[in-house]
Parts: sequence; structure tokens; C-alpha cells
Amino acid sequence: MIWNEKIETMDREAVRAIQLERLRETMKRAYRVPFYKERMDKIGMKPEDFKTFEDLQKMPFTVKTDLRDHYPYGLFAEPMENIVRIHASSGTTGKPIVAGYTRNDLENWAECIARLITAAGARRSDIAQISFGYGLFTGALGLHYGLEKIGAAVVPISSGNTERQINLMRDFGSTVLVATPSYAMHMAEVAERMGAMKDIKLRVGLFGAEASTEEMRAKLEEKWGIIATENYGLTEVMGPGVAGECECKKGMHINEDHFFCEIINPETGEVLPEGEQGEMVITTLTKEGMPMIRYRTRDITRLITEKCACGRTSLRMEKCKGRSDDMLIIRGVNVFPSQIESVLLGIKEIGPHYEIEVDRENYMDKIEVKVELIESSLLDNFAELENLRRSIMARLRVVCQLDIPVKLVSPNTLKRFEGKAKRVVDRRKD
Ligand code: DLL
Repeated sequence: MIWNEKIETMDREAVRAIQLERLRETMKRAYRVPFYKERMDKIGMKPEDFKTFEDLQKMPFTVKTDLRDHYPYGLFAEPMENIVRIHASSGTTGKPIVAGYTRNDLENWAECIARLITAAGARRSDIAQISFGYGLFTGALGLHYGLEKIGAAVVPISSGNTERQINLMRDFGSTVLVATPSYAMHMAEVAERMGAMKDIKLRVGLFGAEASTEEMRAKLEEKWGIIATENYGLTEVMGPGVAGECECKKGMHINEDHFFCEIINPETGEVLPEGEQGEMVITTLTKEGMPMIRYRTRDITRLITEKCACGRTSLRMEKCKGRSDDMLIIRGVNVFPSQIESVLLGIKEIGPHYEIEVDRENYMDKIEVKVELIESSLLDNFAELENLRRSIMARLRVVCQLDIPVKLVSPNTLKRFEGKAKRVVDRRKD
């Protein structure tokens, strides 16, 4: 089923025409914001001069620190009387990133979510348990309004208190789960421990807000007996709703009538040809409260132009490989945590929880991966344990081109996460 047949199956030329028309409107709106006005003045362009995407590319990028520098409302394009919602993302350092929404923005947001959750298989007959934390985080309320829009019954349980989550999931007959993949994994373990899996009716997972691998998806699908889909977004441009997978699970369909996406070389800023991997840059096309012009997401992905079997014509973005600022450089070798995850989750003796510790000793980078065993009995057999450890290291060496020491720890000893997982502890930054 397609939520908005007309838009979602539109031919490419028509999509481009809508994007260009909306781009002009967006530049007009952005011109009201001193930060953007100054930038347009500097390159000698007026909002009406932005007639093509090449014109847009004359604008410099907007980056996270620009939002921080204009904290909290300095990039809003509407007076506060027209703002009806404020969200924020805390990030790890500094001031939060703040986003303001007009009433139209909220309607567009619900529409964007309605499309991608319908694509993922959610229906009005579903009971949707939202296990994202409610609050300033865009995930819970974003999904909430979209699910209500399609007519699903929303259970706004928020995150945490996992046993209660499982009890209610069973009692309420939840059929859709909204969570981060890492929390969904933790919930599955708790459900198994409670012996509740046999009474659970979940059929669709709407997962997002953090990077995860195909191996993680396979584990989630197997444990819950669901189809696990992924969706993507960020506070700066809306929250969830930028893109989401259909049931084909071959990349996330972008809501292109609301977002224009470019891929750049993260080191040089150069725009890359279609199909190449790089950092995604997003320009909003309908945001009124806080338009974003060429926002550098730091997320590494690729745009897929081939037609999707589902019939939707939009460009898709590939699963994010990670964030360019999450990439670890260990003794000169680039390693993405997702590469490590893909190796670990393919090994049956170990569980899906891991921790990557990075440190520097005598000017040398040091990395170690802690992984949980599934069976504690293995701890008593030194030879077997050592064989397992060596085989994990060998596989990591093939994928990451690096010797990564592995420490096997007892089941249920590593930290679990109720929101976005924090798997990397990099002490070099201390
Ligand atoms: O995480 C918005 C969101 C909520 C998306 C719920 C999907 C579902 P922020 O807290 O601002 O917003 O974090 C945005 O999270 O730049 C990515 O690095 C990461 N991220 C979000 N979705 C994905 C995904 C929300 N599917 C940042 N895969 C983004 C990989 C993701 N990373």
C-alpha cells in the first residue's frame, strides 16, 4: 500500500520541478534569517536567483556549530507567534540543537511519517507501541503523529521500564514496535527471559535514530518474528521522516518533495556524482519554522537511483555506514563501528551487545572490543574460549584491516541502552 500514490510514484521530472519551485520559496523564507541573508548577500544572490540546484550549490554549508552559535532561536524564520512546537537534541557536547515548527511543519511532518510507516507495512488496524523516549527528542512525537494520521492505535509508553514494556506489549497486543534497534534488541532479551515471546503479536518494527547493520536487522527479525525496517532523520531538518524503508528493505525512500539531498566528499566538500558514497547534505524544501540550507549531516551514505520494486519513484538512501565524526582512526587506519558490529553479530557464540574502547598509550592508539558470550559455561573452557577469541579477531582483521584485541565477558554484563546506544568509549578525547 502507498500512502500518497500521487506524490510517491511521480515521475522524476515532476519531482525535480516541485523541488525547484519549493527551493525558491525556501530561499525567500531563509532570507528573513539574518544568518542566511548575510550569506546570500555575500555571494551576491537574491532569493529569486536560485533557479537551479547548481545555484543552490553556491551557498556555503550549514553546520552544527552554526545552530549552536544561534542558540536557541536565532535560525527561526517565523516569529514565535507562529511557532507551535519546539524540539531539541542534546548531542554530546555543548548547547542543544533547537528546532521550531509551525502548524504547517507539524502537518508535513505527520505526512512524511505516514508515508514511510505505510511503506514499512504499518496499517490503521495496528497497535503501535512507541518505545522512544518522549520529550524534546523528535523520535517519539514524530512517529506518534504519523501513526495517528494513518489511524493506528498509538501506545505512547516511552522508553525504559522494560519488563513493563513487555507486559503491556503482550496485554495490549502491540503489533508495531517503534524503538532504536539497540533498545529493541534489549527488549527482546527481556521478553525471552520473561518467557513472553510466545504471546507477543508484533509484526513490524519501525527502527531508527541510530546506525545499525544488516546483521542487527537479521537478529531482530529472528528474535521478534517481525519485518524490521529502518527510518532516518535528524532534528535539524525535522526529526524522523526524512526517509524510510519499504517492505523491500533495499534503501530508505527519501521524501524528496520535502528534502533535497546531496552527497559530498566529507574532506573536500565537493559534490559527488550520483551513486557515490559520501556525506549527506540536506536542504529543507517546506520547513517554515526553521529552514535549513545545505545542512551537513555528517552521515555517510549513498543515494540509490535504481527503481524500487515497490513502485515508489523516489531516490533512496543506503543504510548509513556511520557518521564521519564517529569514524575511528586507529594508528592511521579508518574504522567505522558499523564494520565491527557487522563482524560481531555474525558470530553465533556471542550476543549482540559490545563495547569499543579506544585509548592512547605512549602515543600509540589502542583499541579493544568487549563482547558478551551467550553461554557462561564457555568461560570454564579456556581452550575453546581462546579459539573463539582468535577467530573473532581474525574476522575483524579481514574486515577492518587492523588487529583488534577482543575481550569476552560473561552474559548480561555490558551496559544496555533504552535510547541511542553508545558503543564507543574514546578516551583519547579526554
Ligand atoms: O534521531 C531523529 C530520528 C528519530 C530518526 C527516530 C529516526 C527515528 P537526532 O537525535 O537529531 O534525530 O539524531 C540525528 O541520528 O544525524 C544520524 O547520525 C542518526 N540517525 C538517525 N536515524 C538513523 C538511521 C533523530 N536510520 C542523527 N541510521 C543523525 C543511522 C541514524 N543513523
